[in-house]
Amino acid sequence: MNFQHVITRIPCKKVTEGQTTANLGKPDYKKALIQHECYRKALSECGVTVTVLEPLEDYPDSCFVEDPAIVTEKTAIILYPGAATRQGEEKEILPALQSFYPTIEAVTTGTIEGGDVMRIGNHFYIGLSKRTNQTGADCLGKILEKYGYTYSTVPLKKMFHLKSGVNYIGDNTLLVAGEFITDSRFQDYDKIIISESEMYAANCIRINEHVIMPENFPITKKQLQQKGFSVKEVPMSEFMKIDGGLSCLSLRF
Ligand code: CIR
Repeated sequence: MNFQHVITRIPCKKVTEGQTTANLGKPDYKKALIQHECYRKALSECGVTVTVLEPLEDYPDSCFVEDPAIVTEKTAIILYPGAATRQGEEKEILPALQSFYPTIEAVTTGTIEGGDVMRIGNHFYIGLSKRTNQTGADCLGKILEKYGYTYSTVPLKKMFHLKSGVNYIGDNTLLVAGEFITDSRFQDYDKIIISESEMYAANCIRINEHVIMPENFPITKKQLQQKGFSVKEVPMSEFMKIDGGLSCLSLRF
């Protein structure tokens, strides 16, 4: 899980109006800006260059750049968000991707959000959720196959996005929560089982030598440290209020 670059986008003022199923109140805009800065700093400390895109006031959820595209070492693929308020973000992310990739692919049918796409090695698990449908998943899958990758789909029961409940952090290790704890697809990995009281912490990212995780999840932190992972914590409370996991604030490649 070696990365050189990440792309992020500053939260816009309308981040307070982001889509949400959480009952945690509205994010505080200024606090969200500070937390985003902490996130970018943590990324830099992991040895990646951080591209920072301008806020987009027309899209309250546009700081969650992971959803409208996926990036690999071979190509970047523009997706098509399932949330109506987010459709159009895929066009906005395109210029940033073009500065890194000579050609860009695009999902042309169905809906699919990057929060539903988890890569392990050369295989991509694609969650079928309220945001991602079979058509979108297969369209992405066919593009990935062209580049020598494989894919399979994972129908979700309760989770918002696939990566709300399962994340690969390298060293054959998965963070698993809720419905994924007993999922046979993931039985061959070493699993860190996320406590029910810390579900949000299932979404962490491995960047080079470190795992970046949300602060205030002491059980998960200890589990990670006991397995030998080097942990960096970042404040995420304002993004959590609008269902934003830690991974969704960046595209990593
Ligand atoms: C949304 O509902 O689309 C945003 N409020 C949160 C998106 C989170 N994305 C992610 O976890 N990949």
